[in-house]
Amino acid sequence: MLKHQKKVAFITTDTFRIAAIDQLKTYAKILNVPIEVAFSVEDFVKAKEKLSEYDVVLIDSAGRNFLNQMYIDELKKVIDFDEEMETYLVLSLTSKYRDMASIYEQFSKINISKVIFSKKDETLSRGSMFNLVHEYKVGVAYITNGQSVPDDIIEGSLEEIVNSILEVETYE
Ligand SMILES: Nc1nc2c(ncn2[C@@H]2O[C@H](COP(=O)(O)OP(=O)(O)OP(=O)(O)O)[C@@H](O)[C@H]2O)c(=O)[nH]1
Ligand SMILES: [Mg+2]
Repeated sequence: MLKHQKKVAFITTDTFRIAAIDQLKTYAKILNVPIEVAFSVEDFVKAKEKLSEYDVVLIDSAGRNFLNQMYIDELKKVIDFDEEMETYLVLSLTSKYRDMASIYEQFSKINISKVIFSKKDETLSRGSMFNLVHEYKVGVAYITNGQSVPDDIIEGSLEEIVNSILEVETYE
């Protein structure tokens, strides 16, 4: 929106976490973009039609324990995953690799376009970025490196990944 003057809108399906809707509504208000809340697939389809004129519609979903397949099935009860949608799975780099890999595998029922690695600044072990990309041949959309939006959201280029892994950084 800021860089490319695109018309942006939000749909949130996170009706689980307390105040999740209010939080995203506040973001929407700051950016002056519309937001629709979807509790069901019917709401979701209606919201999508309502926002069909927008260039980019960002859809948020609730964070759950995705080691449990039940929660992945629940996502499909609210979001109408279709061809034109790109789906990004956000994985925190502070997680253990084994759990990140299991969660990625759990999502095989949903077509994950790319992953986003978050919290690079909160860990000195970044090798899991390479492991995941190498093991599953999945692309990286973004890497997040702190709490400033949008400054700490970095495009997940090959160079960025290599530098993140090789750089020696300490917080002492
Ligand atoms: N230090 C740091 N904090 C981050 C980063 N990304 C997100 N956070 C913080 O982590 C917290 C949770 O971020 P959210 O964006 O709410 O995470 P979420 O995955 O949507 O959470 P749920 O919807 O509850 O699953 C917030 O306080 C963010 O500011 C990051 O790259 N570095
Ligand atoms: Mg969230």
